[in-house]
Amino acid sequence: MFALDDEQIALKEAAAEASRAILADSVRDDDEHEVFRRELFTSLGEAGLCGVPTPEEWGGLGLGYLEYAIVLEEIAKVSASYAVTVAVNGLPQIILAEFGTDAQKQKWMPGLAGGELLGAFALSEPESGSDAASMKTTAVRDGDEYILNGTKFWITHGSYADLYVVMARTGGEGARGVSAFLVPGDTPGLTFGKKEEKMGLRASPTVELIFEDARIPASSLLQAEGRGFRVAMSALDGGRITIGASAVGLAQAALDVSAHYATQRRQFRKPIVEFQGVGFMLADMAIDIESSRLLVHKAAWLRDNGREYSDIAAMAKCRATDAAMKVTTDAVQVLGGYGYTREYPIERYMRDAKVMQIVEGTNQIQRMVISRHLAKRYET
Ligand code: COS
Repeated sequence: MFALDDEQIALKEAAAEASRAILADSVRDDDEHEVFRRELFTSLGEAGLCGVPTPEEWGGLGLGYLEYAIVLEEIAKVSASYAVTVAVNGLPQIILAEFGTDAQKQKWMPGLAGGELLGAFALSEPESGSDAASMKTTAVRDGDEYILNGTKFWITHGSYADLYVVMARTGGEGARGVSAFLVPGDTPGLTFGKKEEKMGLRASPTVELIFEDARIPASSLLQAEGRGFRVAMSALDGGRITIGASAVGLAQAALDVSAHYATQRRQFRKPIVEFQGVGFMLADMAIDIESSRLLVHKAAWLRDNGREYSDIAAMAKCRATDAAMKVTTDAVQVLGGYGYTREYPIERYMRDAKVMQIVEGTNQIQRMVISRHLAKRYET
């Protein structure tokens, strides 16, 4: 866990090379014009990067979350938007692997893992964000179908996805009234509302989903009615590792650019890295990144080894994304006026970092998860 083995190093290098080759050329323009390119996601799939932890029999690489974290870090170094695309496309795969029937797996997983199909996750609603169990979208059974009505908000690559895992209410109030469904993107009655205009992750579209009497076969239900909240929460536990890993990549990219700059930029007749004010800032950035990476890898290792990891995943997401925000902000400072301009990618890193503290559960929610675990551990 503390040092990568030869295979993990080879995977890291291959992921870095593929990410640069596929994403680097368009990253700046696509950020500026808010463009998502489905073909780039497909290419990431062809490079084997879209189903890292998915079992080989279902089309993935059959590796662990540690390898998944390694890959996402490398994608995020080039484009945080596409790291999030890959991470979100991973959520339906996590869910299907753990909770799907063989028929459901067969239908969706090879396509999602190979990048031919794009998967999304629909939990949040206009009035139900952190308090996910208060959702209002309904799914009413009608013969051998369910009828969906409601609105889902902040859906990553909404309108582009082929499959949405949608949480909807089949029962009474609260978490136990929620069920999870596999909803194809071309379902009649599913339309797409506004696309958000965002500060960061601008190459990753965020779109509203509107369900108006959208009918899906009853076989689209995951597990039993009332199990949907657990399905969503356990997927988010894994998802939090992936966002943590993406944040580490973003922060590492910011350190790479700013530390190099500090060795080249001369003021007062010496490189600015030789001023303690700058050198210590870079040192703190490196400390933040190394400690975040360790925590992300620990959460991944725990998951890979079948241990309880929910609280550590929350810590890893919280630590790594708070670190990414601080590191990218300080990286702008190291570059001074240049850092604030679009001549360097640093200002994009800073904009991309901000949303990492919000997605997959705000960092306040992560602290709530951690404090609940602490309360349970110490109550006796
Ligand atoms: N894994 C499996 N099951 C879980 C779980 C987890 N990590 N966390 C909670 N559950 C289960 C509980 O065991 C409980 O089940 P029972 O009703 O059978 O006992 C049920 O889910 C409800 O749990 P809880 O009472 O803790 O739910 P709360 O409404 O208090 O909400 C939080 C818990 C705050 C953790 C949850 O709402 C949350 O994560 N919110 C943030 C949502 C989010 O991340 N949104 C991002 C959108 S996706 S980008």
